[in-house]
Amino acid sequence: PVEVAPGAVHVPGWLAPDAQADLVRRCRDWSRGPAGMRRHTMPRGGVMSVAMTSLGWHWAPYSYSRTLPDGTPVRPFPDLLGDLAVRAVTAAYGTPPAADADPYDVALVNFYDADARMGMHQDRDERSPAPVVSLSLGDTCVFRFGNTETRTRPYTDVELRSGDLFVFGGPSRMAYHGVPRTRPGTAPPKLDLRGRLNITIRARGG
Ligand code: MD3
Ligand code: FE
Repeated sequence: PVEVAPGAVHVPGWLAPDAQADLVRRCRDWSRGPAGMRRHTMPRGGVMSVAMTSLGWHWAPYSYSRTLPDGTPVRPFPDLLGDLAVRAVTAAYGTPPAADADPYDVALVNFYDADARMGMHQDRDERSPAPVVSLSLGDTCVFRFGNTETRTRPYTDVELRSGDLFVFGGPSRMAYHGVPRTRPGTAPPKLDLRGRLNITIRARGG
């Protein structure tokens, strides 16, 4: 594991190829239907270039709810991702989450086509201080990890590749971050994935 900043730990190649392929298949299932992939419209009218699927709780800028705006139920949070998050935190920090920590109960699956980007932002919609677990699949991206004060410099650019784990806890939980670009065509051929998937696993809390 590589500590990029206090509480921000990168574990390159954490997911074996078979585990990556299994997660890609599951993401395809979760992406279908009315509770599946959608591009959100921001409050000022812009449409996000990243498409998202929510599991457990539906995220839309800037809040969580139990249903989609049209009343469609959110897909349940899969036990598989709860188990994976606990294993991920343990791999990154060397110790499992505290017994009384908020349970992981939300996952956001982000899909990036060749043109998708995510601007610098903080994740402030959870009420829990639990670390956020991020799993990357498919195309490599440039991930920009900033500071807690401003959406500008200083920041560090890190390449995230298929199978990489990143955990963001402690003082890094409120850092600004974004994805300025992906590297189209870099996904492992066996995944048969054009683009990038990122799964974040979170505790909503409260
Ligand atoms: C640092 N996703 O879903 S993952 C997001 O690659 C998001 O799709 C990006 O930012 C992606 O909100 C970045 C890395 C990440 C995720 C959550 C964080 C970094 C974080 C929360 C707090 C601090
Ligand atoms: Fe984020």
